[in-house]
Amino acid sequence: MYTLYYLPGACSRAIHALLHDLGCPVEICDRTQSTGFTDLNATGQVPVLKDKDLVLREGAAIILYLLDKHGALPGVDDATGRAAFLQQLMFANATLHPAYGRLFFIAQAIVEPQAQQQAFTRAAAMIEQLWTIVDARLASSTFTCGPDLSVVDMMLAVYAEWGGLFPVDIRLGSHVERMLAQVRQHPAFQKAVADEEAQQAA
Ligand SMILES: N[C@@H](CCC(=O)N[C@@H](CS)C(=O)NCC(=O)O)C(=O)O
Repeated sequence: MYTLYYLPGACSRAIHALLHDLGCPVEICDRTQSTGFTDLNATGQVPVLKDKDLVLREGAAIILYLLDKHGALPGVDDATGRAAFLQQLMFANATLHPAYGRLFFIAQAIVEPQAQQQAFTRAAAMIEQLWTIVDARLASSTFTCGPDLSVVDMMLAVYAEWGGLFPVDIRLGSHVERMLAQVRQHPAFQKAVADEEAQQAA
């Protein structure tokens, strides 16, 4: 049994869905209800995964650990294939996720309305530019890592929702929209959303 510390709708959701995809039992713990959470992660951020005595932080590291442990790491006998997967994973985790992070920062750090809206608009334009890269890839590939839905697509589906939290208009592209619709229909993703919502409602 794994324990996953999460916030509703946060990047932890993709790991939650991955655990369902891998058929792993998981207990989810809302970070805000967990006393002493900073003892687990000094940054105070989710995701944190507990696997018996092992405490893992950083989303990409957790994903690679789970894929490796459950024999699902793409390109295990093919360094080029693995590098291609890692590139997509890191693009999501280390490029697109922080680009959305600017929106959260602006909302907190800039109080003057006009300056805040200008900053939101600039940040949204940079995010949109990143989605054009994803959209171009998806013009010739069903999913970001090839013909099969992967955790990277689920990460992108989580981030795409964040734009709606701010007064910005971020165009995702038709191929991205098509991919996201498939992720939203994916049973493991749907179960992660439902489990988080059920816990929040309890
Ligand atoms: N580099 C970290 C970033 C994690 C991160 O940004 N987590 C966000 C949720 S998506 C968070 O916990 N935000 C709440 C906070 O910072 O207090 C990772 O990839 O795990």
